[in-house]
Amino acid sequence: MKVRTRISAIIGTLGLAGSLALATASADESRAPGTAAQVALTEVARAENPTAGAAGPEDTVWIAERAGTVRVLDDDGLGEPVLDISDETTTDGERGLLGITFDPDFAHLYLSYTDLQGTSTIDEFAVQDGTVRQDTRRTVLTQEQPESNHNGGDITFGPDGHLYIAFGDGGGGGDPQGNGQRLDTLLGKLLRIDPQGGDPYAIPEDNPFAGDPGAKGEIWAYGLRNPWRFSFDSATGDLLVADVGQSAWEEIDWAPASSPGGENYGWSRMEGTHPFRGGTEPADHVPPIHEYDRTGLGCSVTGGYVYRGAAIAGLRGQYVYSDYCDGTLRSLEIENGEVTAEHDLGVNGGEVVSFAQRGDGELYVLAIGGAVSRVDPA
Ligand SMILES: [Ca+2]
Repeated sequence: MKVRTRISAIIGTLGLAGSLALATASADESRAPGTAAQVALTEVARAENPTAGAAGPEDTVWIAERAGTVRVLDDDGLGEPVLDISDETTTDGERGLLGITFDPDFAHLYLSYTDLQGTSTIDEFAVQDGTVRQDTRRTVLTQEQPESNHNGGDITFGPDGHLYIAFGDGGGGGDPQGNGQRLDTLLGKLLRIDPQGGDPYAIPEDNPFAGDPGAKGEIWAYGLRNPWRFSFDSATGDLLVADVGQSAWEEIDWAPASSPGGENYGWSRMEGTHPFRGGTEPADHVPPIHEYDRTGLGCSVTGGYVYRGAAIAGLRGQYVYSDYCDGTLRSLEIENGEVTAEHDLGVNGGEVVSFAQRGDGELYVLAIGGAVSRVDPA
């Protein structure tokens, strides 16, 4: 069986220059129904193996670099590192600095990384007048990782003001510990915590398994394999999770803003809409709204954002995503949790490892080879 995971995807191309194919298209940003928006990629900076980006104060974008540095992108380009934890993380396997986010008031910055033992770690720094106060650093949450792959590690605040954390199933291939369906582990989950509500954090009382002695109260949703990138629609609050497949199906999961949580996204009894290795579909399985197989160029879905910027009218409201191996930017039109149209946006971001959404809604594409590109109207 062909088993391709992010470990081969990331490691296999480290050191290669990111290829960035710019599409040429008409300058008309209006869009006829059923056709793709006209977009172009503009390389605005080069980083050292960027893995994640977060909207910062005053329309800056804070870029996390895999080896452990954080740099700020503004109109003048990418600055020198403002944080450096490179002596506290490694880049073996799929490890490194993997996630970054601010809380809604830009009062705190959070980093998600694997430590020297490979343990997933979420640290918090207070931010004052746009400056990170390193003396305020504290560890919010840790999770031991049995393998070096499937760490997940994406972090972001939801519209409810709580911190969401995505962890993979612990790795190893095929979910050997069955973590996806187990509720007594944080592995294979999307978590929801209140980092300011307790020491080191509080579990929101309305979490779906809060108070359940047989389950971890931090769990918001489960049945995930390696939810490498997830986001909330900044206009509707709907949740979109891109879950990397094992060997056959890449998927995008969705939940409405009104969801009380507790969704079972199926792994490892299901891969996409398909039973995995003889698994039976859980009765409460929430199938993906979109899946694609590996017969094309794709091998590892990279989740993005619902575009809510002003620059590209024809792209508004569409979920933009890509694939690490394919690099093509694609979009989905989604109505009430159903995909009504899918588009090839006709541009390629290279080894797309992540997206970042600026405060005003404009999108950036991060390629592990270094390219930081803005999605512009063509
Ligand atoms: Ca699934």
